[in-house]
Amino acid sequence: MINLTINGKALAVPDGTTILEAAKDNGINIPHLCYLKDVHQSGACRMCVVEVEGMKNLQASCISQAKEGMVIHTNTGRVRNARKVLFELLMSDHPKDCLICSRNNHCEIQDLGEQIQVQNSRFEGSKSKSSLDNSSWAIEKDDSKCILCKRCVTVCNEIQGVGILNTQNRGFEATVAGGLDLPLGETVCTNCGQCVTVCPTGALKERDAITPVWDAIMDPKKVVVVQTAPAVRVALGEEFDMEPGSNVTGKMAKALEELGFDHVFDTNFAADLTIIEEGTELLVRLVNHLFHQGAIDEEAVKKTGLPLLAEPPALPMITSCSPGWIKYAEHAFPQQLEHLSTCKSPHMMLGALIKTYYASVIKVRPEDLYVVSIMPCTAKKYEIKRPEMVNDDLPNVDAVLTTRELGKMIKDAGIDFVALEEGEFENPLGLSSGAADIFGVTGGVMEAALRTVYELVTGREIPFEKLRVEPMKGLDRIKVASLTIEDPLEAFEFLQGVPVSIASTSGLVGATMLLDEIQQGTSPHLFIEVMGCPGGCISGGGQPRMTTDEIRQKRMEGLYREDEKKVLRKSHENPFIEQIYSNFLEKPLGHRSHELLHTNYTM
Ligand code: HC1
Repeated sequence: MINLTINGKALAVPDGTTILEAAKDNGINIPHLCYLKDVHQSGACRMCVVEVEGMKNLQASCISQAKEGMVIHTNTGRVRNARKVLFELLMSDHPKDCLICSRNNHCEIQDLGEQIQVQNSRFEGSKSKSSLDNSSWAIEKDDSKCILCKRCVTVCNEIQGVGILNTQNRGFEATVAGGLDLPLGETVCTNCGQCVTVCPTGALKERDAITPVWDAIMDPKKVVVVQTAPAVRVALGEEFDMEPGSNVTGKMAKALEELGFDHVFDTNFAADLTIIEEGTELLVRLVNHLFHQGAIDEEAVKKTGLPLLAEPPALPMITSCSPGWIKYAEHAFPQQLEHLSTCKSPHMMLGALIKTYYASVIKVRPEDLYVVSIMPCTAKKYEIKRPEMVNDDLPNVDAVLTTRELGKMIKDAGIDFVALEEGEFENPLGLSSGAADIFGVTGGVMEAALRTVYELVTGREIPFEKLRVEPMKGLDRIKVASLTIEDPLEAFEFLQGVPVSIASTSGLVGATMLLDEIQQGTSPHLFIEVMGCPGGCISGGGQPRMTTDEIRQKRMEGLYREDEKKVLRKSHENPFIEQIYSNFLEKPLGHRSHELLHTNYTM
């Protein structure tokens, strides 16, 4: 332990602790701006300066380690004055349009100005050249609001390993931009939005969908249908100062109805559908792999009722519901795209069903339907614009609102969210199993798939207590599990004793590691789940700011609680899934499914 004194208080802190953390952990708040716990400590803004006895210059406390015997002052006149001057200098090159800024009242500079009591800036002079980059379908970058704190650079390079954003040029020419100063939409940006979640100002934000959605709601000729992703229900409450992880499914359904949406459905229904389609696809790949290896004959394949493929399929199969991950795979691993499941992501599947099946049920022309997805993810704004996500010349989904944008609409409409009574999703496209809830957390899609596939092959529930596939739970970067198939049904008897290895990862660094193994031919896995954001959709780029590890944990627990309280825990038990196959889709991987629910990524 290190012994030091801060503001006259004797403290003992673990070796390696910074002065800022030592103070924070002991209830002493040093104002700071660019520092972000566990993510970014660069001292770039220098707002966290302190006086250390024996040192001539003020020290940036976020990058200065606590040392034995240090005597530190965080609140002297010299420190306070320095902070104010630094803040004034920062503001001299920052727009003063706070009232019409998207971050008004949620801006870290505003909060800091209030905290250190600066109401004026004495310095007016040169300004940075500023530009607005709205070339991306997902993310908008406004350089005039950038304070060069470089949090986004750290997240893009070190947390996600994508490496698009970097500081360019110097002085008043300095900006954060993609390589070669290309507009974001022309770079290999995955649209994950992790940069947006850490930006302290309005410099990085999602592309607005609020305006077109209000327009559609107000248009009497449009029937506006909304669906909500699994992870939104445990985070939306944070926009209304509720505890992270609070489950607000019922309030959210009610709020959507009050906003004027004509039909309120649940993406979770399509998550259950995804499990049926993707689980069947996995079995088809596995059985055909064994056939092409010569391990089983044609007769054995026929007995399973699964189709025989002319070519050996690619294994491991990798999940395809995270559009940030898909774009990353297209850029970084173009030779491995055949490993991606052909399933569209659940909200795209639901959009396709709404504009075909549901349009005929309610007798509305598909072109008069406007489908809105509420997503925790900024990359979903890009996904809906992909040319693959169209059927009969109509986009499957028309607009994506982030969790944050939905919060703004609810506030705009004057709805008292916390006091709202519980509403319900409309059926048949609103019922879901617990397996669908856990799609929103890393490892959840894998667990949901295992609950169903194991039962399809053996006729029994997966042998884990209360269906929890423990090795898949948690926030580790890569999770690996294996299980052995015992006593399969007769049609799958050739799988007796076959060991199955699976892996899940969230964040693109882990994905790179697993894909490198595939590229080198050393991957031991049959099935891999990849989610583009660390922790899965619970920490997507569209979720309420800020997502810390503690908040991630609470949202994850919220989704597991939701799963555990459901009567239906497995996707194949959802009666409306059965109904949609008998009324419309006919069978998993059938002709209609192929047309509406599957695609190929060939970039
Ligand atoms: Fe996700 Fe998905 S889980 S991708 O993380 O497969 O965004 O929540 O909606 O579509 O269901 C996100 C979440 C979400 C899809 C589902």
